[in-house]
Amino acid sequence: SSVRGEVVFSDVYFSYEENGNEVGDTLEEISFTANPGETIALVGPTGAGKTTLIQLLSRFYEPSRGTITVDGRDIRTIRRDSLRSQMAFVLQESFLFQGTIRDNIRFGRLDATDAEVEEAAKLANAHSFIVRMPGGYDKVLGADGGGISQGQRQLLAIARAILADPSILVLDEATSSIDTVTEIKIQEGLQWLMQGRTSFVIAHRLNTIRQADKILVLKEGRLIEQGSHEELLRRHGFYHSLYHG
Ligand code: DUT
Ligand code: MG
Repeated sequence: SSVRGEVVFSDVYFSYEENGNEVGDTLEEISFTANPGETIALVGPTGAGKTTLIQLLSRFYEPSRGTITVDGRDIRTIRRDSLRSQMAFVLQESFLFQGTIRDNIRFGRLDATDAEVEEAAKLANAHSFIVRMPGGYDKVLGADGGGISQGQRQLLAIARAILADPSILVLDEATSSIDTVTEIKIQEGLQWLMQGRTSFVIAHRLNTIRQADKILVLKEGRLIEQGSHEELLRRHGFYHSLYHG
């Protein structure tokens, strides 16, 4: 169909449980629409609920109230593996396993050919560092992705996501410093990856936030403001005070 990657949260609540007891609402009254292809930036102080919101989207946790739909379907009616195959995650601690670089990228789509793996790596700007390493695509990584830098891990995660070709992308921007050259490569790879997909970005960089179609401002589990950068600045609210520090 023409509409792919629409995400709607309607009055969503969530509480973590501790020893069977709910510890108060972690997320309350969350409602927003992400239109297909839009970039949605999640911003807010530590503990505001950004990661939790993303985990609800992938059904890692279930809301205690409210509904989440993807392309018009309540996600409770979609099998978890099927739901997750529509999504790719590029996280700060990207998940690499003990195995070759080729297989780590191929994890995005297990039936991909070697040529498709390399094509995805080229689009992600990962190819050049891979072929410069001894072993190249056959280099075996340690369980923790040992032997490559954090920036290179992100490039591999981007290659994997490009190969997976999801309609929804979740990105947790790195906070730690990555060298400028690698950073530029990551940004280029991400631009390619995010094109035409609905992207949720837990955003730390001002540039990402400013360019987002919609910014969701979370504070203490509530969505207190949403809109574009310009709209939010005009409101002179919480986002405005965050932005002007
Ligand atoms: N919380 C729990 N149990 C968990 C995870 C989080 O009780 O397993 C609480 C901590 C916090 C709230 O939920 O008060 C929201 O946490 P989340 O990790 O979603 O916050 P964040 O916005 O992602 O914070 P950060 O910017 O530090 O990643
Ligand atoms: Mg978080």
